[in-house]
Amino acid sequence: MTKKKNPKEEQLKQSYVDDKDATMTTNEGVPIHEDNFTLKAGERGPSLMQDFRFQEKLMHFDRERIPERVVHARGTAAHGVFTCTKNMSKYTAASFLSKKGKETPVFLRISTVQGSKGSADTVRDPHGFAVKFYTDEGNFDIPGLTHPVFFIQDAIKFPDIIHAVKPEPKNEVPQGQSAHNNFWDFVANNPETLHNVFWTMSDRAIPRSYRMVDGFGLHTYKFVTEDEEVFFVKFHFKPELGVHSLVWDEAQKLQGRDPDFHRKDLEEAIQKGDYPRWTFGVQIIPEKDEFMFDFDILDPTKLWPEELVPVTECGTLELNRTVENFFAENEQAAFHPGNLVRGIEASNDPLLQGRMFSYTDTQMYRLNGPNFQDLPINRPLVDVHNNQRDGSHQHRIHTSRTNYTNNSLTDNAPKECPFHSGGYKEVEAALEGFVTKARPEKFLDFYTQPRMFYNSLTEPEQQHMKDAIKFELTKCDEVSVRQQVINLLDRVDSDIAKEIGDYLGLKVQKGGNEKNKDNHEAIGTGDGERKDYDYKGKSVEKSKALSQENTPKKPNTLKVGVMILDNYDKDEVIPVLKEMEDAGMYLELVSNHLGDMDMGKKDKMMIAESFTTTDAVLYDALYVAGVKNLEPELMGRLKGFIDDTYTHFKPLILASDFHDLLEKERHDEPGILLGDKEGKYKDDVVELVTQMRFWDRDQSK
Ligand code: HDE
Repeated sequence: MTKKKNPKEEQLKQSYVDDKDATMTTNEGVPIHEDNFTLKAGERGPSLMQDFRFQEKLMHFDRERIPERVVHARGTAAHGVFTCTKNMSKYTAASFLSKKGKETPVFLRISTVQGSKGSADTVRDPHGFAVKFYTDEGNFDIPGLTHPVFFIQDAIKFPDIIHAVKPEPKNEVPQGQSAHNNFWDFVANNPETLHNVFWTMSDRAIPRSYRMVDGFGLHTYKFVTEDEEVFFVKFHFKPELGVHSLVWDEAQKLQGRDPDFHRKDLEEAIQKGDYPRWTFGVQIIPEKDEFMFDFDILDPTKLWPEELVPVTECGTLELNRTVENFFAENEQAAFHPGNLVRGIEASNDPLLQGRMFSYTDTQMYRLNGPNFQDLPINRPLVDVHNNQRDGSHQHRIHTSRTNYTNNSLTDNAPKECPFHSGGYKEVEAALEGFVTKARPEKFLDFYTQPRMFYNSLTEPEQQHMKDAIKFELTKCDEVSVRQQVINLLDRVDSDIAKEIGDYLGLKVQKGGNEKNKDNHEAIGTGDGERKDYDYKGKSVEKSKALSQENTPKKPNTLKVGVMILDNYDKDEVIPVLKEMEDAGMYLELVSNHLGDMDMGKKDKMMIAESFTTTDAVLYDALYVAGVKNLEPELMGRLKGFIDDTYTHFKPLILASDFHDLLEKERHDEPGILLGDKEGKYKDDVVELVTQMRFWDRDQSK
């Protein structure tokens, strides 16, 4: 099947510069005869000021860096296509959702919030999930997260939460982590953070792959139809491969073993043609039902349980092209929640309202003034016409004699366009109340939804979340911070608070955090007792979509480390490898040398790594296929791999001669597969690897 041309790809190609067969020139286009030495007075210098080529090269180099993003500095991106799978004209006038089968080019960037540009990929973080749709009505962005809720409710607190979570001002420590006093001090004194804190302490925040994360628009937006009917909506992207995570010890080890783990994982899958896919859907609430729920639908710390507001699927997003140049595409990409197309509007969510300002402002600084929308990655597919002019690095040569509206000299060109002819228009909306700084009452329920999230998790997921909080609080050496956090956790669930308190050697202090009474005006905290929020609207205690255990598990693209020497038993091993390969798994051969491995019948496979250059944490499963007479100094490493695979709850397959590498008492544990000479295994190999984790392993042995 020939791949359809992607118009954004065609547009970007016009900016490609290929140096193949080219003569080296200065930036003024003058051919250069020598690029290794400066021009000097005599062989031993000094250098001459007239060496304009040297000056140009160095001055350009001195300015190569632009400010990294103040948040979300570390990220990676890819191109792809969005396909509409359901006509949504009943809900929105947006043209990219108007016809089943309609395709729109997209660009997706996934990032971590806290770390700087050079930080490791596998840190614990509520990742960014930012999509740019190059629609036929202009660009539409959803700069969302892999979590459906945020830490704060009002945009004015954004600098505060970010200052608190970023490395501490005194010593710029820690990098890529929230495990420090300032962050948890902020949490304890700003209880609205709790819901996203629970998500961030859960497995969701340490994904196995960027291809295995949910994406959420998070905020409430508005859909508007041609008839100007309004619906409140939330956007969801659900990964075809399901949502899967690392375990914390593995994530930490990966930060050292391969700081670019996620970046490379995404690139590898796309290059192999295993295009990551998400289904896209919207939760829809008719305007008249705005107040039906026991939470405020404008509150960005609350999600809409899918049991109450189901997700209407209406599209798929596929990534099928890596970037050609990281700086030009990833670094220069400028997302903005205010990049909206006709039929989609911002709601009054106070966090979204603030974001409508901050993103253009930040690009003006980071990308050095206006005209950043003209950079190839940001340029819309449709023509751009208005009366904005000039500014640094203006690429267009506007030829119109007028640059203002209204005008008679060019008959008012460029012309405005009414809504029904395709113009973007905010529909009229009623206003109420007084100018005030007050917080809406339902925003003050900080505890019901974190409780719902926790109650929706499976037991292992709950334990991981509590262990993560214990880890983070251990890294907070201010006992007062630990104390305040457990006092706060008690508002959500006294068992969580007790377990963590016992670990920290602290008891919950009823009565709350005295120091900051003003911040604790929350419902149910005033008198120190937990009261349940008693709005009569709709709510649920548990929601199925919140546990990632309820998402699909697929064999394809899972990576199996195959430990193998030249003397392996072909009859036993080759059929097992074949089975895994047929299921779409990536097999990575690890041996005591590189080069090729003989796979019988004249087949060969490349050996990717040696025992000293790889690690078990890089694989979803380990297959000890043939390690007879492995050099003793490598045996220690192999045993380490087996240990890590076991303690990280991952599938472990031992070919018939190598059962002894695992202690006998562990042989019957879940996820352990022992081979026999005939290549027979008690469980199906592919099914076992697809399972990914075996939480009920008894780690005490
Ligand atoms: Fe952002 N955010 N943010 N944010 N955000 C930025 O813009 C900001 C918020 C999100 O891959 C910055 O270009 C404010 C929520 C993503 O390039 C900056 C507030 C959500 C990305 C900024 C928020 C996000 C950013 C920094 C509170 C999820 C990376 C660099 C009012 C719905 C996009 C930049 C990319 C980036 C401001 C809160 C998502 C400074 C003021 C909530 C995915 O403009």
